[in-house]
Amino acid sequence: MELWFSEYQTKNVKLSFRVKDLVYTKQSKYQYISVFDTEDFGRVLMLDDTVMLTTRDEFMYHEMISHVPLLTHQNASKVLIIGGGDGGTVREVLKHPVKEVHLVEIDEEVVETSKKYFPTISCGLSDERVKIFYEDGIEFVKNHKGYDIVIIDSTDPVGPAVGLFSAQFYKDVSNALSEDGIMAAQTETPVLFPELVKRIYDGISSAFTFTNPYTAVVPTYPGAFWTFTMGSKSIDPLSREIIPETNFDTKYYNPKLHKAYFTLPPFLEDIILPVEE
Ligand code: AG3
Repeated sequence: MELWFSEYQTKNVKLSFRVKDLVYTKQSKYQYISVFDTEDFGRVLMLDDTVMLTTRDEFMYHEMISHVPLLTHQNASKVLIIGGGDGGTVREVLKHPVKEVHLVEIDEEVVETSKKYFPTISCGLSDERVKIFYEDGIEFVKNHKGYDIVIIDSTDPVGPAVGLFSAQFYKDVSNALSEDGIMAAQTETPVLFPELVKRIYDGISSAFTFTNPYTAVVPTYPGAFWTFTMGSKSIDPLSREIIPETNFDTKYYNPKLHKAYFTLPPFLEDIILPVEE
């Protein structure tokens, strides 16, 4: 007998994994959590049948959402991560000499699941620099300020995460950042959802002086080609000198490509920066 888990990426496209071992399932207060082992992508974490990560390709996403803003900033001490209860982003952020990391995850069960079943991803969550808040990120950013970096490691804009993509939320994030602070958000795929990517871009650019999308390949996410967007009140990432080496190991992020990540393929430029007539 074969057991398969699938994500419907659209009504008509699904990504399916044959399950080698079913590890864990649970309906939490917020979502259906599933963990299973596969032959080709290692262990997979899904929330509401949507791929959050696989141990095979998670580094591509977690390195890019972390190192691009942190190495643009170059002097971050206080970091806020919204979502990201699996701990993958925390693990990468802790490779930098930061003093304080606040993780705001609405669902404690995600953190517990990751601690138990994803030790290589959750390893940073017990670091003494990390403080976890089981709260709604939308409210949290209204009441906490002074961050050098804010990373939005959210699920897709459905259900409770919808508000994490609104223009008002990005304004609140901007206010939660110090003057030279930087936001980096996961901003979905232009391959399958161009209108969504455009709407998110417009929301971010209404809240920041500098809005800089960048991209990475994430094979198990819809479209396999993912965008992130950096926002800042005062920092133009393209005018920064980037040191061509990191003093930690990376598998996807390459400082020699740092600025090139912001150079977009023309089809994506056409989506977010339509020529005005
Ligand atoms: N990031 C989830 C990105 C959205 C994936 N979307 C999808 N599979 N439809 C959060 C998990 C990684 N920390």
